[in-house]
Parts: sequence; structure tokens; C-alpha cells
Amino acid sequence: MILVAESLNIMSQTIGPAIRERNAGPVQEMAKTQEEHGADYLDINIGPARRNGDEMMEWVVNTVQEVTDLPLSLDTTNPVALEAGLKACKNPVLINSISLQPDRLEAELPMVNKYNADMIGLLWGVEGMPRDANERCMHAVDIVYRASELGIEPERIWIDPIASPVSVEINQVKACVEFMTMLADIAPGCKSIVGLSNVSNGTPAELRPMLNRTYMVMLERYGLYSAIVDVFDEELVKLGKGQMPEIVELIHKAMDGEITDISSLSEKEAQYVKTVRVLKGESLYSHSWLEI
Ligand code: THG
Repeated sequence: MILVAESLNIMSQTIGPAIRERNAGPVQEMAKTQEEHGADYLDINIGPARRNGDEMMEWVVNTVQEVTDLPLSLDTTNPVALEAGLKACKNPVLINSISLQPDRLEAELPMVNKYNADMIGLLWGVEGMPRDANERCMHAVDIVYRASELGIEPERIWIDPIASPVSVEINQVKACVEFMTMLADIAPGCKSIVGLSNVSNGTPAELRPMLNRTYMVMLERYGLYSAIVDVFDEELVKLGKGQMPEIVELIHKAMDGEITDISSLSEKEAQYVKTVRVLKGESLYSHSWLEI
């Protein structure tokens, strides 16, 4: 699993102010520690960045590149800021993200070629969030087609089916998994990615890792190539790097309904099995799902 580290984020309580004040220390510290924790890419998310977005993105990219050689993923809804970041990048870069909204598609798709970038194809349609796996498939085909018109190969497109919170809508959590089982057939050659922490948004902080880890393994079983993650969750990084094969096997068995007796498992194993059941929609989500 390619791990894209999520914490260089304007929404973060430490990084947000540092970026706005152009205070390099916390930004460089975060870049370095995420690399040490196993990040393969660093996501730089400056949000809509309406004021001086271009100067802001250029500053963050240069500041981060002073302390790491990791490839970057640039995340902003401001196309001018995006292009300023692309110009500043020394390494191959991932554009996060391009959706089917016509204005952004037209502004940003040509940048994929101009800067020889990879792109995340976000399955967000003109009507917003896709309702199910089939709508995700239609959007994926659309994006791949629009990209192909400009000569962008499938290998450079990382399809993001959009993970959504288990505390909000279990059918969307299931649709994302279902979509992963279909992706290789409908968009051959494309890579894939999800913003994993989305699935645990709204869940108490200490319980989030269990959902994130379990969902990653479930999606990886059907071919997920990469994920935007909290690399400070060391168990998640180990799982993603293939260092916990017993837990992966246990999760697969739980997905197949082969675990009938939880009482014979260790507490940690039982927690993974309970979490699979919640993410499959077999048991109802509540903040106390691990205790039931
Ligand atoms: N797809 C793509 N890009 C994405 C997402 C996606 N980028 C943004 C997001 N989703 C993935 N990144 C994050 C980053 C942080 C959090 C969740 C997802 C998060 N942060 C904590 C919080 O808000 O409580 C802590 C913030 C802090 O550090 O203070 O949950 O789906 N392509």
C-alpha cells in the first residue's frame, strides 16, 4: 500500500496557523516526522486558499522540499495555487484532485500533461456525491475518457471513490468497497486511492484507528493501491506495509463470515472482527461498537 501522509493540512490546529504565518519550523518538523513514520508521499492540503493561494502553495512546497525528497500530493480547490505548486515541485507530483465539475476539469486536466503529473480522479459528479457503486463506475469511466482525450494514460490516474463516515451512512461505506471490486474491469490500468480517515470522521478520536485500519485492509483485498492516512497510527502503517499478515488474514475471514466464535479470540482480534461487522453493515454503528 502506498501511504500518502495527511497531516500537512490547513485544517490542522498546529499546521494551519504555521502555514498562514509562513512559519517554516512546524511545517518542516511535520514533513520530516511523517517521512520517519513511513510516508511514501506527503499530501499538502491548503484548502480553497482564496487569498494569495499561489504564493501560499509555492511557499509550502519549497519549505517542505528543503527537508525531504519525498514526492508530494497537492491538494487545493484553487487552480492558480495548484499551478504555482506544480511549478515549484522538483519531483514527480500527484494532483489531488480532479473531479467531473466542468470548471475544474477544464482548468486542471491540461496541467496533468504540462507538468507530467499523476492525478487523483475524484468521483465527485456535477450533482455531487455519487449515490452508489454504479454511479461511481459511470464517473470513473467519464474521467478516464476525458483524460484520454488529452493523452493521459490510465496508469497516471488514481481513482478515488470517496470514502464517507460510517457514523453517517453505512450504505456509502459499503458502496466504496463494492466499487473497488469493479474498478479493474471498468477502468483497466488505473490506480486507486481513498482518504481513509474520512471513514472515522465523527467518531471519538481514540476509536478512529480501528475503523481506519480495518477499512484499509478490506479495500486492499479488492486491489486498493494507496491511501491518504494518518501515519502516526503505527499499527496502520505496519498493516499497510504487509507486516501483520495474521491480522489481514483474520479480517479476510471475518469478511467471508468464517468467524463464528469471537470468545476464542484475543481482545485485539475480537476488536478487528467486530469492526469488520460494522463496516460491512452487519452490526449497527454506535460509538460503543467495540464493547458490545
Ligand atoms: N480524498 C482525497 N483527498 C482528501 C480526502 C479524500 N484530502 C482530505 C481528506 N480527504 C484526507 N485527509 C484528512 C486529513 C485530516 C483528517 C482527515 C482526513 C482528520 N484530521 C483530524 C480532525 O480533523 O479531527 C485532526 C486534525 C488536526 O491535526 O488537528 O481527521 O477523501 N483525494
